[in-house]
Amino acid sequence: MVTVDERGRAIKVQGDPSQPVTQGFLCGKVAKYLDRVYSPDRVLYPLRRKPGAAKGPLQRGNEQEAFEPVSWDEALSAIAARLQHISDNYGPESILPYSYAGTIGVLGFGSMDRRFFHRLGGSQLDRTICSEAGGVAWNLVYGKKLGTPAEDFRLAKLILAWGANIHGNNVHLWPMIEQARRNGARLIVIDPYKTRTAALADWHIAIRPGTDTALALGMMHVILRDGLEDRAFIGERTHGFAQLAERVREYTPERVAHWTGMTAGEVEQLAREYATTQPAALRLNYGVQRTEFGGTAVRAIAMLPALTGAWKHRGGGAALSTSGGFAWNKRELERLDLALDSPLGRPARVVNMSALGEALTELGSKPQDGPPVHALFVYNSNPGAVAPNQNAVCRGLMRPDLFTVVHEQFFTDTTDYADFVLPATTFLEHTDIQGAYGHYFVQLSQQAIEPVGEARSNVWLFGQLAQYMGFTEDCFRDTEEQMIRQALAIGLSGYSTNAGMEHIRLEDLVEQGHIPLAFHRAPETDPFLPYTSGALPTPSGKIEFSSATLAAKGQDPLPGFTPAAESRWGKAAAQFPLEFLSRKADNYMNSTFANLDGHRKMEARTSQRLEMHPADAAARHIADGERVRVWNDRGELHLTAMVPVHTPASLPQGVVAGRLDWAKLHPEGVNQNVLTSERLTDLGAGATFYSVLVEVEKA
Ligand SMILES: Nc1nc2c(c(=O)[nH]1)N[C@H]1C(S)=C(S)[C@@H](COP(=O)(O)OP(=O)(O)OC[C@H]3O[C@@H](n4cnc5c(=O)[nH]c(N)nc54)[C@H](O)[C@@H]3O)O[C@H]1N2
Ligand SMILES: Nc1nc2c(c(=O)[nH]1)N[C@H]1C(S)=C(S)[C@@H](COP(=O)(O)OP(=O)(O)OC[C@H]3O[C@@H](n4cnc5c(=O)[nH]c(N)nc54)[C@H](O)[C@@H]3O)O[C@H]1N2
Ligand SMILES: [Mo]
Repeated sequence: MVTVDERGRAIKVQGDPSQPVTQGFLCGKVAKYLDRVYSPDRVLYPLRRKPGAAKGPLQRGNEQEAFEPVSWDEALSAIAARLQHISDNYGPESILPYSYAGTIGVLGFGSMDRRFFHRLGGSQLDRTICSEAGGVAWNLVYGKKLGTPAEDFRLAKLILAWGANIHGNNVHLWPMIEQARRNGARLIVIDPYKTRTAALADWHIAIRPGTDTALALGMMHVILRDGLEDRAFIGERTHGFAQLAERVREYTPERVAHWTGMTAGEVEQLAREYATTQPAALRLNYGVQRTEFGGTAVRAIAMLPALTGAWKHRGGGAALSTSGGFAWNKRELERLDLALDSPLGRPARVVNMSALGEALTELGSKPQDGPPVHALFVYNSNPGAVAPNQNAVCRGLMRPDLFTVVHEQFFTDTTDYADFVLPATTFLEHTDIQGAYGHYFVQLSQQAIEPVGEARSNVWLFGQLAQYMGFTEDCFRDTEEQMIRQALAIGLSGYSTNAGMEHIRLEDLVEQGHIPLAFHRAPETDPFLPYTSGALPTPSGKIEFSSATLAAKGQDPLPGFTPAAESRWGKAAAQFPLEFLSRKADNYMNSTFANLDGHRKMEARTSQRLEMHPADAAARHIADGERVRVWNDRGELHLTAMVPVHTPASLPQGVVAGRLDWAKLHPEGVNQNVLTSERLTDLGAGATFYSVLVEVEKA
């Protein structure tokens, strides 16, 4: 909720107390959102790179050295002309959109932009940087991303946070956990790093990175050995149990202890506690799947509640994401069919966003690749800071023949490489409709203030650019309201025709702000228990322990543990022996907020630090507070060592950790993504931010 004064200026942002999950409170970083909206550093007008101004990192506040203001009309005409020229000369696939989660509004995330690039024939972007490995893995087991409702976590007796920094990244779940604990629940956290969540847990298991599959299979070993599984649930709801039972025989607690760094006794205890406490709620977030074999890890962990029947109990089960509950009408929003009218006459090639460096520096060198990338159109994302293998990304962005447009709210690590910077609205300045990946409410976010400066929304930008390109289809003239109606597939009766949304009308959303999905309308009398009834959208119609889909691709149909190439067991460990966790910051949102002084103050203790285990520091004669050089064969940066002196280590031995920041705010103009790699995950071809080897020395 936004309060606006009589001059039209927003003066307060608050949570909506009637929203059952967020309950009226905001996280620390969003509570200060107006600092962002009215920051003097906002991009206010369209800008063009001055003739002769070199691309590359600019000091904050010195943007006028490189850019000159232009009108929207000049900017759009010039961009349209250049895209047309590139399309005519190299083929439209040489134009690459790059976007992710700047806004996750349904329209802002993917609607008019998709229509535009489909009609243009631009390459399609595979949006894998965040959750694809885990999403593919979850769907192999369950067919659809659903999970325990957030509100029901308060009924759990055991909460297992697995690769999930709830207090840091998902703070709206925390009150439910506190309530559960007041009623006697235990919280167990499985995370190599002692997060805020881990520090507050009853038991923190500091597992070695990338070894979760071994632990999950070891737990299954104990559960089946001791007869703690739910035979009725398994018989009725699952597929492939016999094969799984055979597989887990080899995962003895002793073998699992060897990989994970736990003791065999701890593996036994965890398994027994998990299987004998009901309701048991597993909060699996996306941490685990940012490792090389993270897809398999998510698959294995996701099977646990099916083995114990935890899904049957309200307050039990598991939650990775709830996004599968929202059946948006994407066909209408994205209009892939427009690709048939593009110069290609077919859907364009797909380029993986998690290998942007490679896409900009190598794609096009092999005949089967298609053309090299000649134009990059960035919106909703800051790849200069968040994409892996930053040196490769920046080499690509520096290519003199690459035409780059960036639609942004701020002068980021990416705008430094732009030919055109276009001002983008914040969520206060445009209207959108929201789904969620943590709860089951459809929400409307209505424009609260006029755009700051000449900022324009993603929908407006791509609708306009379509006009300048001469695209005549009506869909490019749709307004935000029309598109919200399309997203909801509003029928003649005025109600949505999307599955699970048939009770939703736009008028009611305007009035109420949020409306639960159909299956979550009466949680007290008719609680939602995912996957406990009906056929599932998997090949067998059941929860799959064994996957025919994987077998058909020649892959192992069952989960099995493989150590990552970049782990202590990999070949490169001889040279780079430390496992590096390139983590997010608790007070930023990926790279968002990291440029604001108030947020930087909140993050001051850990910003630009390298957290080390005392033994790893001692072996390198490094003391707390000393400057260190961190490097591998992709890059290097200097950070300040943070070594716990009197308190226990926050990491297992052999693991170091950093936090995401803006590159240009570091004296060397880089951030921790100079160290991360473009190697992709086993499932979903996602990024492997948590499978990285480095070495560290005193600077
Ligand atoms: N404050 C804050 N909140 C955020 C974000 C932010 O940047 N800041 N980002 C948002 C986004 S985009 C997302 S996707 C979500 C993500 O939310 P989470 O999935 O919670 O994301 P991460 O912090 O990437 O990873 C969670 C934890 O996994 C741990 N981890 C790393 N490797 C392993 C491993 O091999 N095994 C296990 N068990 N754990 C491992 C990390 O130490 C980390 O604490 O958070 C969202 N919320
Ligand atoms: N080392 C390391 N790297 C990571 C991660 C990690 O844990 N460690 N996490 C990864 C994960 S989970 C994710 S999701 C990605 C996220 O990567 P991104 O999606 O790039 O996320 P942000 O860093 O938040 O950058 C989003 C940008 O979009 C802009 N923006 C916001 N709203 C709008 C809008 O409406 N329109 C336009 N045009 N722009 C807008 C913001 O100003 C911001 O600069 O980062 C990944 N990178
Ligand atoms: Mo993410």
